[in-house]
Amino acid sequence: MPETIRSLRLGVAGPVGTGKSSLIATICRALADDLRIGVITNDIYTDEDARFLRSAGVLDPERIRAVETGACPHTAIRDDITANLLAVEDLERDFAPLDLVLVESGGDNLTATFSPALIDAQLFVLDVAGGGDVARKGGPGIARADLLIVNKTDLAPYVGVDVPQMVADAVEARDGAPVLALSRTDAASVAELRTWLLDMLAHHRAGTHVPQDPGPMAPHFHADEDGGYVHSHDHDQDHEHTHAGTPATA
Ligand SMILES: Nc1nc2c(ncn2[C@@H]2O[C@H](COP(=O)(O)OP(=O)(O)O)[C@@H](O)[C@H]2O)c(=O)[nH]1
Ligand SMILES: [Mg+2]
Repeated sequence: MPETIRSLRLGVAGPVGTGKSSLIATICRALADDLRIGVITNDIYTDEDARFLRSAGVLDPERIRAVETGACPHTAIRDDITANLLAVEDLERDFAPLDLVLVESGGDNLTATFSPALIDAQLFVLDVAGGGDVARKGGPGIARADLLIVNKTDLAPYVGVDVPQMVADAVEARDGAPVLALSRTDAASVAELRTWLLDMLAHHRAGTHVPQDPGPMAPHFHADEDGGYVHSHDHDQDHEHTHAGTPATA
């Protein structure tokens, strides 16, 4: 790899508990022999995910670093990416050359996506245990992430989810963009993930992959002691960021 080409920075987003940290461990296991990998985790108040990944023994523990966001997790991957960008660049410099840097978002809801200024491509992770209808509900990550993962397919029989139907709904919500049904216990699905990642890396190196912005999250309400406020991220076009005071009943 020419040293002038920096690592592929890959974001992993999706709701809490859908299996983002486990997915990163799976990716490290599947590609550790082929690629030089680093990991940045985002937690709100802890470095729990980084500690989980270090203890999984899939990567040199020093190559796994935590960013403690201290605020809503989507802010740190989308609005003010400074802490994450510095963490990624430090890791790339300390372990140069890296091929792949995985950035795990702090688990949020269905609406959080990464800024293309921070990452080159992003995965959005859903799981069957969240319900078969989640894929139909859409949102920027589901609709426009580079790859949508329907995770934990091994649990489908226990939660009464029809995986092919959930995948078909997701493909429809994504206008045909790729969807992968995955379980860490299903080697064939892990092999498909590996192929997708190597393909994305090849496009990145060839300069044929253009990072896409899945789009801002919808305005939403944050409750707090003072009654809360509406948080709008729809400022990509108009450069305004509203934190307008709104009654708690709004
Ligand atoms: N059955 C099953 N459980 C999984 C799979 N992947 C992750 N999990 C479990 O799902 C839970 C949440 O996983 P985690 O990676 O911490 O989710 P995160 O909050 O999105 O990072 C943990 O108990 C994992 O062991 C999978 O493929 N199959
Ligand atoms: Mg996690």
